[in-house]
Amino acid sequence: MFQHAIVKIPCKAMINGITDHPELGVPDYEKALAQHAAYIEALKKCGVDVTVLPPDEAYPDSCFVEDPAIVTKYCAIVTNPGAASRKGETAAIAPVLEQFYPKDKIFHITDPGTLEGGDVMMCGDTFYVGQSARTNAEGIRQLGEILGQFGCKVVAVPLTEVLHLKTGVVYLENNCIWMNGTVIVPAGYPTVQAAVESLGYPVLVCDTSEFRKIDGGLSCLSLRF
Ligand code: CIR
Repeated sequence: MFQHAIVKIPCKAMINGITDHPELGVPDYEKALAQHAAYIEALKKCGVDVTVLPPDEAYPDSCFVEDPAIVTKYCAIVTNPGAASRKGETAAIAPVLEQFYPKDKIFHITDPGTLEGGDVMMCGDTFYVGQSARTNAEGIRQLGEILGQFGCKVVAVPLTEVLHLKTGVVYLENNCIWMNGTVIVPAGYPTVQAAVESLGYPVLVCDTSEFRKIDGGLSCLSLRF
């Protein structure tokens, strides 16, 4: 069961967030704020306490808190984002992790290793990690060394088609939009929603249209642990 979630309010500069889909248009900031507020409510409905961090104008993509950290039941890991404009996001997330984890259970991915949390899919004690434009082999090696201490296995997954591993795949038991038995599904994907419902999961729907414009989805918007 997850007890906690961490989110960060989108900053105005999100309209300049990194995107591979400029054809979707520029995010509407007010709409993004409303969608983010609804997302927080959906998380709360799933029974977790939500730590809401203030917006940080220095980092356009900083609302995607999933990328600068990895949170597990054993430890937390401050990542080293591969995107130059996102590297500094780790400084703000590290002290927040200290509220939840003892210092000796907080680890760091360091240069030349790069890794973004969006590439890390936790399935029980096995962590599938996308080797992507953002996460390199050395980052995955460091993660394997950290998680290996706790008996966890790290499996690299070469990626070419999508930004992050979890852009393409979600694991419904212990990961992503699975929240304590409920599955939060993005609005506008009726086939996915029907498939998840047919598996017997209660579903909550959240509109993420403004975050999609900067390549972000539901899971990127929170850390869940
Ligand atoms: C980026 O390119 O870094 C952001 N615009 C989107 C990050 C999405 N995060 C994720 O999939 N975990």
